[in-house]
Amino acid sequence: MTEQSLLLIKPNAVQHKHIGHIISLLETSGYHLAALKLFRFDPALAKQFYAEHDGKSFFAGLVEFMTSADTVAIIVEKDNAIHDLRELIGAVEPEKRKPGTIRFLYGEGVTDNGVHASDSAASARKEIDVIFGV
Ligand code: 3AN
Repeated sequence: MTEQSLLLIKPNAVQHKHIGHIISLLETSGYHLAALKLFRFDPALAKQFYAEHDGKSFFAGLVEFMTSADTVAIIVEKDNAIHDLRELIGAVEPEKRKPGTIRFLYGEGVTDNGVHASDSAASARKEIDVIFGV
């Protein structure tokens, strides 16, 4: 089934000039890019996007990181986009990242991990609404 998911290219990957290669990886992996936006999170938007983590020990650091530089948000479409994009980005934990995943290539720490991808259909709908207002 064709699905939409949301990919974020996070501030560390934008600052290190990895936007182009990450988009190439998406295109060569069969994703259709349905919408794309470059913007900077303000604290309110970052808190809204990561609301499920509010109250956790890393929340303030996560908001600070996400507001530190520009982000690229991309709505991608393909069969099984949500599952397949999670596989393509790789794990949050640095020691679990498999070679070939985007986080293996461009993730640094746990927080500055290069990219985000929606983890469910409900998350994808909510996140696309938060970022694109649709
Ligand atoms: P994902 O981005 O793969 O969906 P989540 O939802 O578990 O991962 O976490 C959201 C974001 O919160 C992560 N991408 C990471 O930036 C940050 N994060 C998660 N766990 C930690 C942690 N233990 N320490 C610092 N930051 C974390």
